[in-house]
Amino acid sequence: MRVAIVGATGAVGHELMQVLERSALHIDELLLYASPRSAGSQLTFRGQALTVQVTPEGPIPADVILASAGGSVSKALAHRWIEGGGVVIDNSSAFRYDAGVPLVVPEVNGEAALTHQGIIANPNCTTAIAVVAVAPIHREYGVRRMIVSTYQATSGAGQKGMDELLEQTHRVLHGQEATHKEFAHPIPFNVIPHIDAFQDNGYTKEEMKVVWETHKIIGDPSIRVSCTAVRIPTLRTHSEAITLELERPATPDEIRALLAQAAGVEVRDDPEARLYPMPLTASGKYDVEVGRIRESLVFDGGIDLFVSGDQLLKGAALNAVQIAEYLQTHGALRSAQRA
Ligand code: A2P
Ligand code: 11C
Repeated sequence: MRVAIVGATGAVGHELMQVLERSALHIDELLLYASPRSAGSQLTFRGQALTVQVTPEGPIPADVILASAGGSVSKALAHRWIEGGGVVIDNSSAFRYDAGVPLVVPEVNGEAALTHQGIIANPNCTTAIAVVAVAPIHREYGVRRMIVSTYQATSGAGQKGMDELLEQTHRVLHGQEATHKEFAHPIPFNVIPHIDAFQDNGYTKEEMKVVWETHKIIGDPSIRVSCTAVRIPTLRTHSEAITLELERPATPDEIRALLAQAAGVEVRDDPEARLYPMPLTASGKYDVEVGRIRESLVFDGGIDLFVSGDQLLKGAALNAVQIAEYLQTHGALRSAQRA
């Protein structure tokens, strides 16, 4: 199978290469694309130096095209790339809400990927991390309302976001004033309740993505979802405090037992031993850490929990590769190879 990465030189592109190295996918050839700025540079995959090429404006000769070069690039070119017969797994928000485009987290709705018409959307990282923990609870107990408060790392803004955190922290530590470009305000020693553009209803687009995408992935628009999305000065891994009102009451022990069996989840929940989810422990992990599982003091029989998931992995690169693996396992790659 031939695989292409569009945006290979970016933060998610880097993780895609690492995840592909460890993946069970049988890859005969890997094609790397980025902007003209990095064309000609070399990246190593499985010990081999590969040359980065300019992203084509026409068909890409690959069975799977993993796109992570931003929404405007995908929107303009994804339909052209698949004229060669491949399938695009797109990390941007360009197609997520289109009726014919499945939005997939394999542990939750993998089967939706099989209905694709050439483009499959990878969810927003915050949503992907949340639904890995929430979907099994919904299946068993029925989630009626879901209130999410996020603690999002600078990696959500790509390599430039992480660079800004490091460079600006260095400035502050050397007595200089911090500036900002990728974020609405200086990020060192700050928290910023503003990710993406404000909408007419006062929520940001990042917050509304959690609402829209939770509905589409879990397949139940009746769940009432509200989110406050906040950027914090960490390098990678998003954390989220989640409160759930349930149709059927659940105890924390029942939720712990349920999540211990759930795919993609690591229950890390022993407060006495200071074990709970944190970016420090969740970074680099494939599983989403879930802990601080406790009875809600607001919703009878409801649950409060805390999750930390690597935004660049489950929130982006890993989920995309898992979609490709799901397609391959279910023999759905061949059907993508249209004439
Ligand atoms: P480049 O490194 O050449 O700029 P990140 O999300 O970490 O900022 O990474 C964005 C990725 O998308 C990079 O690989 C970047 O390539 C790539 N990219 C940005 N703009 C374009 C474009 N117009 N066409 C193709 N690739 C692009
Ligand atoms: C952030 N979640 O942390 C955003 C980045 O919809 O794919 C990912 C945006 C998206 O800034």
